[in-house]
Amino acid sequence: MADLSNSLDAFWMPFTANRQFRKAPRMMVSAKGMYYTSDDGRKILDGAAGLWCVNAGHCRPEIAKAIQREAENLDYSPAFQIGHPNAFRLASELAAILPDPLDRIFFVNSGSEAVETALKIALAYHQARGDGRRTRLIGREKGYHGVNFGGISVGGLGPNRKSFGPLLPGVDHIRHTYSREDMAFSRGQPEWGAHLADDLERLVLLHDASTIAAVIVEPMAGSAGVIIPPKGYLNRLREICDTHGILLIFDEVITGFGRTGAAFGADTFGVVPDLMTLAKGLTNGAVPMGAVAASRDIYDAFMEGPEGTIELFHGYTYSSHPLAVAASLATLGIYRDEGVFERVAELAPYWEDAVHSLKGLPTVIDIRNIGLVAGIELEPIEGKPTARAFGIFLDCFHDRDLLIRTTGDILALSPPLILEKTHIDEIIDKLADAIKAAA
Ligand code: PXG
Repeated sequence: MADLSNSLDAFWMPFTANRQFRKAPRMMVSAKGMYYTSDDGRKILDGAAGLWCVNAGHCRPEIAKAIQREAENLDYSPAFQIGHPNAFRLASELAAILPDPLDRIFFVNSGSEAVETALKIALAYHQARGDGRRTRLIGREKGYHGVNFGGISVGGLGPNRKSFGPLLPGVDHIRHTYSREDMAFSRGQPEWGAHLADDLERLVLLHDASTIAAVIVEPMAGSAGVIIPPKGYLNRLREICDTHGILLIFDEVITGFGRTGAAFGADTFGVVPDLMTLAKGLTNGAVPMGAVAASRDIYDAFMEGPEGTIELFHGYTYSSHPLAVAASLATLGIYRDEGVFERVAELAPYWEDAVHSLKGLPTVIDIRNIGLVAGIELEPIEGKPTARAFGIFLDCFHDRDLLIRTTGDILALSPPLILEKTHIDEIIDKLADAIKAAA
């Protein structure tokens, strides 16, 4: 066998241009607060909270100590038919900050698993109530719901779907809510577009409501390039679901834990779903973990039949893993003690002004923002879609010590929520220079 001990060849990297990466690797070796340190010793400002997850900033000692303590105390506890007290404590703490009536929590290990779990709960819920004809799942174009089969089936990003066969049967999609013509450079929620929710009525007519189990959407689409819901859109979606007995699932893997200016997107946008998926900021990214929050009604529908029977045949070996639970309890403590979500609301106007100051730079064709997130859309280089944004990503990383994310020709900003105004200025100054250099 070849000696690969000091080679970059063996690791097949996810969502990465592997061959390009090996030619000019980008390696992080440590992190603290708002900054990473790269293997060549540079301090790199984190404009992306890792991958939208390190909301409280990097390497928080409270979280590190909680994980270490639990690793020495309870490394693992079976997840089925056995519990550990902190898991119950965490579920209660989450229920206390989630909007009513979401107060029943199912633990998983990632956003993708949270999505699969929510879809399965939706199907099983209707069956438990004797309405088992409701098997259809509705997603939305441009939606991102992780990478497992349910998630890519309801997801609406072509490249994530096209190589993987026929996917789940009985899935359909409502149209996405983006229209540059009608909403470019909106600050916060666009005024235009509430009526796009009526597209769900089209699918109700087509399939009949009696066959539809659930609709899943991100309150704010993240991976598609930060698409903010038009004012009134989510309210309308909620109304249509209620009219037809369809469950509404919010995928809050990105929008959960402060990103949009309140604890959850449901709070920011004033619409409460029946099921909510969570991950990322749940543990500040420190240990993999996800969760599904269900309404009391949904949970109760399963609590029928003989008491000794398992009510839901679903779960993972590492559901409510003690180290993840410890990390999450410490993370929620920081959010609470430091008023992190309130801080987002306070900083959001400064952030909005800062990101919209990029308007007028060459190639910038739209800027979108809410809370502490922004999407900056660029004119693609002719014949080379994605190249302009990816070039800016590389320039920022290698030459400007700034980490951002890109999708298509959209630059996405989602810094840790603990940033200061000086960090905002630094991000925007560096990005402005990089955009000009790439024009
Ligand atoms: N739902 C949503 C809304 C997400 O954004 C997932 C599910 C899946 O989570 P896991 O933990 O299985 O990856 C996500 C993940 C990006 C980016 O830059 C977004 C995600 C992951 C990586 C990169 O857009 N979102």
